[in-house]
Amino acid sequence: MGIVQGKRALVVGVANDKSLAWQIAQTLAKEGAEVALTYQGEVLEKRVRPLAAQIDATVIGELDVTNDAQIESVFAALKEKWGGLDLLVHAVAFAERENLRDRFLTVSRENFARSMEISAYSLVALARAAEPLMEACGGGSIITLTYLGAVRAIPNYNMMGVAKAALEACVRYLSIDLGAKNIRVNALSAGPARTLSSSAIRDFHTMTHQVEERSPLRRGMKPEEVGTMAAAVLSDFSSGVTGQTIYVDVGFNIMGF
Ligand code: NAD
Ligand code: IMJ
Repeated sequence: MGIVQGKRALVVGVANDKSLAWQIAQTLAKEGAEVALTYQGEVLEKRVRPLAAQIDATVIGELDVTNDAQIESVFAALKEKWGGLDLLVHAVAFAERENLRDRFLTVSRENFARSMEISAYSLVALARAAEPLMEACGGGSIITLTYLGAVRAIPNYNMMGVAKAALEACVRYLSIDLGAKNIRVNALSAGPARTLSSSAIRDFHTMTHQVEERSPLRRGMKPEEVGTMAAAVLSDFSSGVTGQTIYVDVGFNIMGF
């Protein structure tokens, strides 16, 4: 018996085998859940399909989170397939490259809005679409992924830091609305991990080296540790936990020096 045995999970944000969403999807499958994946556009579909096959997951459809029609059709397909939904994983973020490099104050109105839409509003849109399906199974659990740059000023994280601050606030307000339906909403704040989203970052190596040197556990975070914590927070073992930002960062965030 796995810790999420028989639960039905939608995982949004798998791009390749390095994605944190893929770590989560694999752990959920191993722990007994049925998993559905989405993909952002045709290019990523080619990467997601073979991964889905590895864990017997269903590729439920294309999902660009800025596209309301795609959100609607993915949840319609889930309703058709399962009649309900227990778990939702949101692992989506975007800022223009220049807004993770140049001075923060140069961000345009348009880029600011787009980054907030994709990285924060999308959780609200997906939670709203999931609500009736989760209500049909007597409740559910939703997680999103965030980063320390939401609450501390981390060089270059810039626009994403602002979007993650909004995302963490969305988690708190969604948890009030959905708590009445026994749906929990939490964020996992992960340490630096090598993925498509971090590969282009200057000084990434220095960043991970600092974590290895200074964190209480004196090592870097293993990507699998995001998968296992996600399964724990999605499972009924955490039935008393909602609205939280939980750090999966080998303790780095507690350090004052
Ligand atoms: P990743 O590049 O594998 O995943 C990012 C995902 O966002 C991709 O699957 C991409 O398709 C998706 N995405 C972007 N715009 C989208 C849109 N408009 N519609 C649908 N999907 C869209 O990188 P990752 O590091 O696994 O990122 C997953 C999450 O983890 C992000 O929220 C990121 O901020 C967060 N996170 C990453 C790290 C890290 O160091 N890698 C640390 C903490 C938190
Ligand atoms: C991203 C930028 C700057 C510093 C950073 C990061 N540090 C870490 C990240 C220290 C760990 C990775 N991270 C936590 C993210 O949330 C990344 C989000 C992201 C990355 C890209 C790169 C490519 C692109 N747009 C992006 N949008 C969001 O074009």
